[in-house]
Amino acid sequence: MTIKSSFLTRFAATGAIFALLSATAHAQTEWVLPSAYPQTNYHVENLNQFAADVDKATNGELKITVHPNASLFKAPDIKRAVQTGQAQAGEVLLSLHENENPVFGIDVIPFLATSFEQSKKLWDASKETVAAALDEQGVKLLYATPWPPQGIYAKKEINSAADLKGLKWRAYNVGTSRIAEIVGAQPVTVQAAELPQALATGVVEALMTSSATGVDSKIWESLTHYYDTQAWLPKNVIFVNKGAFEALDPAMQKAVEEAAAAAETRGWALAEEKTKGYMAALTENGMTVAPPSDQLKSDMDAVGATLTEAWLEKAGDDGKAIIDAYKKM
Ligand code: PCA
Repeated sequence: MTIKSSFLTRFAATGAIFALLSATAHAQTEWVLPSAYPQTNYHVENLNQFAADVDKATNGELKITVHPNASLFKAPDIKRAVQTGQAQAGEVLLSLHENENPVFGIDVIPFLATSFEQSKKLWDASKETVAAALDEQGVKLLYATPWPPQGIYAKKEINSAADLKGLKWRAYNVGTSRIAEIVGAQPVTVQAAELPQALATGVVEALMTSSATGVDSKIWESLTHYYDTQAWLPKNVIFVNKGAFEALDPAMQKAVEEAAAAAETRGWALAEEKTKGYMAALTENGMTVAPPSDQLKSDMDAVGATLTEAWLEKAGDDGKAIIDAYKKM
């Protein structure tokens, strides 16, 4: 009798522990979120805040771990990793995937949207189409935030497109590669995480990117001039594998969506506010920062016109409809 009851007690206790363990395992969901940009960059700062907001709103039931600086996946591989569920969520530069769908390149059409305000309008006009295109690929859009306006860096004075001829030109997407071809520079694709090394070893002599990436990569250690052409504001999009999102209970889904909406608002404000400091840092570190000369401006306008025409041809009526809607805003 004694033996039997002690056996039963132990049996019940073990069952209780198992139940408890599986309840805990069930209650906490863990997502990894790879990003290709450095820890100190405001995109990552914003991602960390997003993860903290989700943690709080779900009482720690959904833990998102941000892996910055391409430490988990290289920039061009993040989207596929999320599509295939190797990562539950991720952040990518949308235009890296322009080859999959022209709408992913709408924010890198030169001189279409050149300020934060215009860029936000273009996002409002294109968001639904971008979200639908991502949805078809098995990922759910959470939010998008911009990079500062794109200018030209070099290690000599650049007064016209002809001055870019022959330079080793760093590209980060299809559009920046095309620009190199048009101006007769030598394109080499390098993602942001490898940019400091490419600059230090002389693999890169000129490029177009933002003041933010200039500061992130201490660009003044290799290059001397920055021309503030304000050509376009590319965006990062943050998304989640659809299956991973659908596996959350409705309250958690709502928490993620609300934190994402807050991150989008915060990210746009953060980008604009930080840009002033980034521009100042370039000057403070000894770079010559200037607006483009009239010749460089008109040369870049011509490059922009070529790229715009090519994009419209690829994107067809859907693309034109977005641009028409944007222009009316
Ligand atoms: N920085 C990123 C993308 C655009 C930008 O401003 C980069 O240079 O890779």
